[in-house]
Amino acid sequence: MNENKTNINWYPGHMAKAKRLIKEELKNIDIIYEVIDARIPYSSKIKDIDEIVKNKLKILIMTKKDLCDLEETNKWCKHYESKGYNVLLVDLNNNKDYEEIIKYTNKLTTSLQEKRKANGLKEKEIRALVIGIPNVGKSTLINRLAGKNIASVENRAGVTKNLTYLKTKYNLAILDTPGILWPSLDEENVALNLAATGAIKKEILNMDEICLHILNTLYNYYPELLEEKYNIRDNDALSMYEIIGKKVGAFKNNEINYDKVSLKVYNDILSGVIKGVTFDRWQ
Ligand SMILES: Nc1nc2c(ncn2[C@@H]2O[C@H](COP(=O)(O)OP(=O)(O)OP(=O)(O)O)[C@@H](O)[C@H]2O)c(=O)[nH]1
Ligand SMILES: [Mg+2]
Repeated sequence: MNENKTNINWYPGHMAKAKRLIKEELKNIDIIYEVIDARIPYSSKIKDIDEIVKNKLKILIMTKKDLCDLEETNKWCKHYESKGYNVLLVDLNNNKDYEEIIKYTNKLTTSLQEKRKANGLKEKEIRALVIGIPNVGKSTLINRLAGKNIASVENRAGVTKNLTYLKTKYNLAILDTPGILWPSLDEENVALNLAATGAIKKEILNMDEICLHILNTLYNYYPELLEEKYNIRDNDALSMYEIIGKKVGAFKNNEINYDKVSLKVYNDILSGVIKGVTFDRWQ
């Protein structure tokens, strides 16, 4: 992943802007929705986030519940809860899960509203800010809460750019621009996990490396998935490529088209053809 570290410089402009946005807007915000990907509860977590958002009310929203390995991800939920986080594991395609977010928001802001009432003020409209790394579902969350397709939703990194509060049908307004932050890429496994789940622009990745990371993860922790999806039982890289290449008809001049195989595996994870996978292992 070393060559990618320099290319990650596509992001610092965004990141500096996001941090500035958060700092400037924080005084108007009542609650932060920190969004992370349930398949990578460690890798998608922004390390210095608590420094940036200080003592604000916060919900750690773990998205893509439908794609993760619940057993493994639940260990991370417990871990974050034990550290004092308010955690919600959600599938952003499921309407009920939005109700959970609203319920939790109301619960957490009750004392704030009670205080206002005690001071003779009326209830206020709660203002929320969504933050998180690329591709975790920030725009999906904002769009569905606001009930309109305003923020652009795309399954690739770094699509969101500008800023306004959107009304929702709840007593909640949500900043239309999420704070897009970047996790540290110091650990190689973190970088690979982020790449494998679509948080890094595909164009700058070494697809073979990502594909092997995915296949190895499946081999080590989800051998039944590897067998079911690709009919693979052992983890010799070449033979895995061959088996998948034959299965999907990826040939070039009568030889396996390795690029096509890598892309296929990457897309199978991205599109959820392969699901039930959590890349960050608890132990
Ligand atoms: N299966 C599943 N897909 C989801 C979920 N949440 C988001 N997605 C998908 O993940 C992809 C990225 O979602 P976005 O809402 O664009 O993510 P984002 O955080 O705004 O991404 P950037 O704008 O690139 O920073 C889209 O294809 C969404 O449909 C979820 O809970 N389950
Ligand atoms: Mg977005």
